[in-house]
Amino acid sequence: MDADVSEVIEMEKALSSLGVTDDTLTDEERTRLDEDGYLLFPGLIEPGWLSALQARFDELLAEEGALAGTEVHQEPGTRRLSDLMNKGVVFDGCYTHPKVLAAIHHILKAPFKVSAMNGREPLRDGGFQAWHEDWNEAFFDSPEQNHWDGDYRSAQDPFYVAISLWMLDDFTSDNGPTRVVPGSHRWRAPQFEMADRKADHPAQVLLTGSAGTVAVMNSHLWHGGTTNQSGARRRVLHPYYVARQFPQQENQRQYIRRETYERISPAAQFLLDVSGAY
Ligand SMILES: O=C(O)CCC(=O)C(=O)O
Repeated sequence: MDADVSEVIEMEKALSSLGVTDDTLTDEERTRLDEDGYLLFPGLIEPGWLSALQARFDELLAEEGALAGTEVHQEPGTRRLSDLMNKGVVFDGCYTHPKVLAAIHHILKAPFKVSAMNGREPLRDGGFQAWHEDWNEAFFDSPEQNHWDGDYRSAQDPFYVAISLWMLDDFTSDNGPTRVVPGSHRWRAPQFEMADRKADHPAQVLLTGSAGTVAVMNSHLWHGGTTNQSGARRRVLHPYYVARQFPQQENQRQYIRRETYERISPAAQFLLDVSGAY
């Protein structure tokens, strides 16, 4: 479905007002996104902000307890958080970061919006996920949350979903880093290609990096969490985006709080798809 012209113009205006320019990404960065389907930005989160994000993450886990993550999804063996755009000014700069937005726009090449902003922390011996993309199969608890049931993307279709992973702790080989298969965003989804989606893939790569690194990933890339064997903390934030014509993972219009709406810019309101909510 082609985006209508006014939406393309609104998107360009929002990106520009959030600081995205033609030079935000280098040619090499664009090539990596096209060929590998992901890209790492080491040190994108400066140390003071990183500490504030870590502190808020832990504060929310403590405050929300057993309810943490329930707005979107809970996952055994992990701690999850959801609705982070409404849970602290410290998160405002995550889903609106110009580097991330430029990379997401490069992947999707069409107007998009924030789908959700979740947090995830695999616990010792937990966190393992089968190979998946974030489109043809949903890891949701109920069919109602699986917006895309039966809507299978074919290899010729545009890309519809992209995500950023904000590493709040070092991602090491043994604390449950995300695994990916470079280039697999152009393949059919793993359930059509692999008999055992839990198995290793010969071309798999572990996304490791120091705390403060941000990865941007085409969400059609085959990926999944691995087991946290060491038990060292591995907190991540997932600002996650979807082409504008599709539903969000978390309906922002339903959840947006007045204080969030009034604090953020019109461009951020557009990104969340909540313009005019109050
Ligand atoms: O946090 C990660 O390592 C990836 C999580 C993921 O792919 C998911 O929850 O669908």
